[in-house]
Amino acid sequence: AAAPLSSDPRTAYVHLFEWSWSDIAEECENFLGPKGFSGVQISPPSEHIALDNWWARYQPVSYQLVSRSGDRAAFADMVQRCNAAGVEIYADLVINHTAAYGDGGVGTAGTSWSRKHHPMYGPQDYHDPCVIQNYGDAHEVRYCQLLTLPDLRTGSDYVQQTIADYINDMVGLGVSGFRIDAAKHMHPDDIAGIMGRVDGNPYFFSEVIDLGNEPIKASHYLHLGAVEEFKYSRDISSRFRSRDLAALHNFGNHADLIPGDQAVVFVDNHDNQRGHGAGGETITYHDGALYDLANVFMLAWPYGYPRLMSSFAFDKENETEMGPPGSAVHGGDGLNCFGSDWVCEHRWRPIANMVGFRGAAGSAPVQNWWAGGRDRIAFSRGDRGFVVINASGDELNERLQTGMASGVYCDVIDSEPENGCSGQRITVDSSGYADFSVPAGGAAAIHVNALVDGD
Ligand code: LM2
Ligand code: CA
Repeated sequence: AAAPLSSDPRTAYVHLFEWSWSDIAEECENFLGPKGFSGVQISPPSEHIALDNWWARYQPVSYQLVSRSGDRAAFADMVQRCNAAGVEIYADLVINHTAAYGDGGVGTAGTSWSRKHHPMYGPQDYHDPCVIQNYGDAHEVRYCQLLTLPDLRTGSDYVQQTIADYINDMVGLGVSGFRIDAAKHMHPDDIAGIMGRVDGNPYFFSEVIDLGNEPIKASHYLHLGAVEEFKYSRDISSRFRSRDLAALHNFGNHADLIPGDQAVVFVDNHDNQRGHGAGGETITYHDGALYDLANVFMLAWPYGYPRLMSSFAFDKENETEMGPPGSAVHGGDGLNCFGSDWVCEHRWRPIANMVGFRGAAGSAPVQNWWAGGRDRIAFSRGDRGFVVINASGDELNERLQTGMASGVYCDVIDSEPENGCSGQRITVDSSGYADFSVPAGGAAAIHVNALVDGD
């Protein structure tokens, strides 16, 4: 099992959805490393079908590292530069299936393909054709085709070794971890068989969409490493949408959620932000300030390994299949997050600076919980940090016990602590109290690494 997160230096990571390898390298050096992010989830790096839609990345044509995001040399350069900046790379592994769309074509590295004909596989390497219809039948979910995608015989030695070779190629280039796409659609024993052939000890996290109503459970995959906790995404969205923050006081501490030290948590992901996978009431960047608040809470709260979403803009009604902007994030003199169709939620100040809060808080427990009605909360992380979240429609003015040592702290929601703290400062007195004025729909946060003036 994975080591407890509390003893882990990992803070939070970001899914730079559809970013190019060269842009990710630059972001690691200029932003993610300095801001204390511990990793990046990248889009699937293998050769995929040649189609502009984002989901082309989930239809592998070969295991060559040549994709819309860049070629092998650019991939290797990214991994090396991110590692040097202290930022781990987690690759998205699409190994349950191979390409289907259009029944054949030429992939992004020039490979000709057709159904069940991949350079490494022939018809004998696939399960018999049936298409998943009933998610109540665990056997069907694992041995039939997901969305008609040819389903690999992941129980076979040959398929397991072929997938492990692909993983080991990336481990050799310095990749630290892997998201296991569609893990629900593979038997845990098959995944264990693949992992047994992998070099080193990478960080694996399985995507198992478990909202409690199917026979296959997230808990069936915990012996393989971490698992994405979709109930967290559902619950945090519903609490913030209904402005019921007071009910968050025990968040994550439910028997039906996976243990926090093995949970990957997120407000939204690339699927549910656009109604794919388990979509619905998910809060996304389209919700503006409410999205900031949900992420501030996630980053302040000691449960799970948070993954931030970094999107490209799309219209919720008509553009849910659309691929990334034609132009890279790079815009002339550096990365141009805001003057483009790249949304860069991970750079929104409240979200970005709460990664530093999480690093400062470490394993300190939640203390000094305060709720002023349903829609206003505050809590400390021991004596390491204190956060106030105001989801009400009125300004909050309160004198609160912070649990922190006296001093003048920078409010990292309002200001950059690295640049002299030009925004709001919070003075904690010798009894730990401080006065907070927090705008409607806003937050305030202080922590020990953002001390302007100690006593
Ligand atoms: C995942 N997790 O289990 C990914 O997170 C999710 O993004 C993937 O679906 C899925 N599994 C398969 O890897 C996406 C997208 C689908 C898309 C597939 C394959 O959400 O809509 O399906 O990728 O590219 C598309 C078409 C679908 C078609 C299928 C096969 O939307 O209509 O099915 O391709 O050609 C007939
Ligand atoms: Ca399968």
